[in-house]
Parts: sequence; C-alpha cells; structure tokens
Amino acid sequence: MRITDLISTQIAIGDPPLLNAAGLHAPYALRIIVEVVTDQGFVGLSEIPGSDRTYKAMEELKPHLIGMDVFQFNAIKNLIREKLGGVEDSRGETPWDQRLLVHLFSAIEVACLDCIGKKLNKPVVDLLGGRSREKVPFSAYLFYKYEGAGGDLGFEVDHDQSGWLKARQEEALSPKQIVSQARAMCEEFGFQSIKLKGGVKPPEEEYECILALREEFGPNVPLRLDPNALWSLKTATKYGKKLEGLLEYFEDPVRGQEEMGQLAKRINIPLATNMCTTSFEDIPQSIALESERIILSDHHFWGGLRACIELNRICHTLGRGFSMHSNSHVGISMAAMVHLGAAVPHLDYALDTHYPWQVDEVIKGGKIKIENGFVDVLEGPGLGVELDRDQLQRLHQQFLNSGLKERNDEIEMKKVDPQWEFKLQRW
Ligand code: GKR
Ligand code: MG
Repeated sequence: MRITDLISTQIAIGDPPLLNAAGLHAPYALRIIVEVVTDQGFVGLSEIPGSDRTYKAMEELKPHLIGMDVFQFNAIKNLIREKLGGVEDSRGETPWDQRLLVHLFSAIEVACLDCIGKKLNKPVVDLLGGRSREKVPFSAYLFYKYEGAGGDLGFEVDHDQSGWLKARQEEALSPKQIVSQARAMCEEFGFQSIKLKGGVKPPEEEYECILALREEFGPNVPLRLDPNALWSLKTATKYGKKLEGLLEYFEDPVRGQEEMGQLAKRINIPLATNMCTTSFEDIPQSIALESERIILSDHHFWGGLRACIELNRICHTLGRGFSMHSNSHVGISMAAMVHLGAAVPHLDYALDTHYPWQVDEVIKGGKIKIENGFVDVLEGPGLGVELDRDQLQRLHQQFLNSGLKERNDEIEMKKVDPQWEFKLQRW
C-alpha cells in the first residue's frame, strides 16, 4: 500500500491561560493534523505539536515520502534521517520537547498504522500486540491559571457555561482554588489520581497545595507534582523530604539526569521524568545514575507507538515504571494514546492528559469520553476516529487568524508581566 499524498494542516485549538515553568499558555495551542493518503483509498490520520518549522519540514519530506510503502517503517525512518538528519535538533530547555525528527517520524508512523488498521479492518491496538486491558486510566492534570477560557475569549469567561466548562475558566492561584479545580475536574471525568503542574509558585506554596489536595481527597487518591526542573537540588531535597508519604511520584523536580540521580538518593519518593530521559540513547546513563524510577513515555517524541512498546519492555526489564506524558491536544492524539495505553503489557500509573482543558475537537462525534477516569479502547478500524472536515477547516482558519507560528510561553507571560523571564532554575 503506497503513499500517494501527504496532507498536513496546521490548526489552533483554544487553550485557557494555564501557567507553567516556561510562562503562560497562549490563547491557542498549535497542532498539525497529518493525513497519509494511499493508492488503495485508505487515509491514515495523526496529530503532532504544531510549529512553522515542523510544518515546513513535513512539506519538505512530502515528495520523498510519496511512493513509499506504509509498511516500511524502517525505510521511512531512514529517509527522514537522510533528508533532515543534518538539522539542529535538540529538545531544548522548555517543559515540552522541541525535537523535529522524532515528531515527524511519529506523525508518519501513526498515520501509516491507521492506514494499515483500516486495510486489515483491525484497531491499532491489535497492530501493537493486542489488548492488555479493556480501558485505559488517566489522571487529572491541574494547572495554576489566570481567569479565562482561552481561544477567542482569552482572559475573559463565557458566563453561559456550567459544571467543568465553567470551572475550567476560573482563576486558580491559591490552594483553595486549586482544590476546587480538582473537585470540578474529578467530578466531571471521575479521575482517581491527580497531578499538579508546578514550577509556577514558590515551592512552599506548591507544597501547601499538595497538602490541601491531600486533605480534600484523602490518602487513596495518588498525587503528583511536576515543577518541570525549576527547583535547585537543595530546594528539591528540602521539599522532597516534606512531601514523602504525600506523593505517588515527583516529576522532574530538578534539571538533568545527574541532579535527578543525586536527589533520588536523598529523598524517599519515586522520581519520574519526561525531561531528562527522553530517548533510547539516554537510557544507559539513566541506569548508571539511577536518575528516575518512572519514565513518562510520549509517542510524539519517543518516535512513535511501536517505539513506546519497546520502551515499555525496557522499563519493565530494568525495573522502571512506565506511564505517559501529554501536551495540549485533540482527539487524534487521544486515540493514539489510548491504543498505546491499552497495548502496553506493563502500565503502572494513570496517564497524563491535557484533554479536559481543550474544548475544540477535530474528530467526528465530538470529544472522546473519559468516564470514571478511564477511556474505553476504541474499536477501530485503525485509530477508530474520523476527521470532521468542517471542524478541521474552522480550526485551520483559527490558526491563520491567531498569527501564532510556534509555542512560546515566555512571550505570552511577558504580555502580562513584561519583567518576567524564563530561568533554568528559579528556586
Ligand atoms: O502544557 O504547560 C504545559 C506542560 O508544562 C507541558 O508543556 C509539559 O510538557 O505536561 C508536560 C510535562 O509533564 O512536563
Ligand atoms: Mg512533566
């Protein structure tokens, strides 16, 4: 089955003013929707983080990918390396991963798997080894935030909303407000574990938030805190000790494998990462330094769904936990995450997702349902989702109107506080 066309569409999805270590989310998050068209009439879908650079690289690859067989993943990977291997390609210092090649390969791989699944009339989970579970657990993902709905409303709110849609617009800057955000999110989606995005407030305040969440939800709801590497070793040791017994895991409190390894020896909380061990090449050093106990995989930057299956086996063999990282996304990424989450033999923790924060959707039938904190495995064929072309067009227009070219949370934060600067270490 050969590729006859590759259509990449840049979209912008409304995103509320969420705060993180790198600043503030823009009113829109950027994604690229990729369609791989084949000579047998099957069209495969995928979704990756958007930027002009990624879009242009995909367009550059397009003529070379046309004619390739959707089953030949190794040849496709070699081609991407051959055509773009010379580019500067590092993950950067931001909480999110900025590498180009892994994202491009993931986009093509997922869309090809969707084509293959459609051709065989099988869900993607069956191409990854079949179901290890019938439904996939997700965790609540809390953010400090300014008041506002994002999208066209920016910092304003839509007063016609109720329930979670109302709560997602509310300011959350204090422990009390974070607890009420958590209550609303858990009531709506039934999440049974909770992550707080940290690296925003001074550590004492983030610690107080964790205490408030524990008091509200009790010891049976696992809690996680993710300062995105903004704390010094000294600060992370001090607060790590105070957080012992409160956290299920502590995500990227400090920067780099060496400091993570040192911290791991000082505190009794498992460390997790989506920042310091992010590729297979990082694993030997991670084992030598014992930098984390849990790897938060992500098919968008680990090089596709099949790579994450390999990672899962490596984690299990080496006694490491496995879960999943996320960024603002819509339903195609969600579907891919669910197929992967259903297939991996060893799933130790509920997965991250930003999905509740996004209202826009690009798939037919609206948003995929999260119930009691779980998503049922999608039946397929392929990813089991269909593109809603009217929505795709609307979200593409939204992208054009937004004027955004790439994600830059520092620039967005400076619009609110011109003195604010991104720092590698803040506390
Ligand atoms: O969306 O602000 C955000 C997050 O900070 C995201 O960019 C991170 O990549 O969720 C991510 C994380 O777990 O570090
Ligand atoms: Mg993280």
